[in-house]
Amino acid sequence: MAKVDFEKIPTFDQLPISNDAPPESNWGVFGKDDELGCLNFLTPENLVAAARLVQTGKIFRLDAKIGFAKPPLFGRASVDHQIVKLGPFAHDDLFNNYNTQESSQWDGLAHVGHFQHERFYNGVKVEDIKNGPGGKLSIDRWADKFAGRGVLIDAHGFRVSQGKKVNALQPDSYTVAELDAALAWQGTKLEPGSILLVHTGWMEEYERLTAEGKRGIAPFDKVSSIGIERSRETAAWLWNHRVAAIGTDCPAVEPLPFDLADPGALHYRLLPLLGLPLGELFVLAPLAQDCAADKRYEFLLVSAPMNVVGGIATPPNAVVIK
Ligand code: UVW
Repeated sequence: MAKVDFEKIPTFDQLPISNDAPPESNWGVFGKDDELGCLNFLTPENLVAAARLVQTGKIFRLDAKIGFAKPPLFGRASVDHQIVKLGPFAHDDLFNNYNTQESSQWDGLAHVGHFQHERFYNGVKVEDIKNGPGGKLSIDRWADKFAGRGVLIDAHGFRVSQGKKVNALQPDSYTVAELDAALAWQGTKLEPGSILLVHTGWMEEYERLTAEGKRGIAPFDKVSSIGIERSRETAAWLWNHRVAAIGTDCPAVEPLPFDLADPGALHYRLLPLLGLPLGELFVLAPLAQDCAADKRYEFLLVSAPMNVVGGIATPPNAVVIK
């Protein structure tokens, strides 16, 4: 792992740092063989400082239940959980058909590559992403990495406080100007090297849908959602704040639907070009409520990804400890 000197990291306008890297990419900033991307911003020093944020002993689980989405979004498979007998008074679990993205998830850096540059983060080729030893950008690279200072932006709470209506099931955008205004409203500073959580309000509205309503928005082309504005400004804001990962309670971080052929989509700007993990379908409302009550929007966040060689994505297994 590269030792990160925050003072020496280029700004977004200074990217790329080499002529053979695509525009607006950070390829090479953490070394030419780096596979961690922005998780490099999670330094041991920041983790020690984050541990000092633990003051009340409250724990918030950020994963929704496995199987909460009925059916899973984007046409993903439904998991089949069986309890199987190991002996007369002993049981095991058996999960069939499990897609690591059927519920809350981190998108790993092998999830989406750039269709125009035909490369994944840091120039990795599609043939180098494989299930087995040596497979690049595998989720197991994160196994002992994903812990640090978490910061919540309650974008939904901020909009509501301004007397504005939020329709989180529509393709509306939170701009970076709105995120900055929400930070100011909360009295929170987004320090370099933070895991950023943004509460959009999507999960609460999804949970209020009828079973028929949930079925109606599940197919790939029917998922509709508020999200963070897809723009160069968003990518620049995240990079210049040295955000290590971004987790949201909506299905794609960015608004949906989005055009897979649009190079401006955040999925392309953030996963292959910046190596920034995207967290989706997190449970953030109880945390937002607690942060509003004690006015502390910073905390220790620990996420233990699945330790799978060749893994593409993972349930976050994430807890916030305040
Ligand atoms: C989509 O945008 C399809 O979401 P995901 O990151 O879950 O693939």
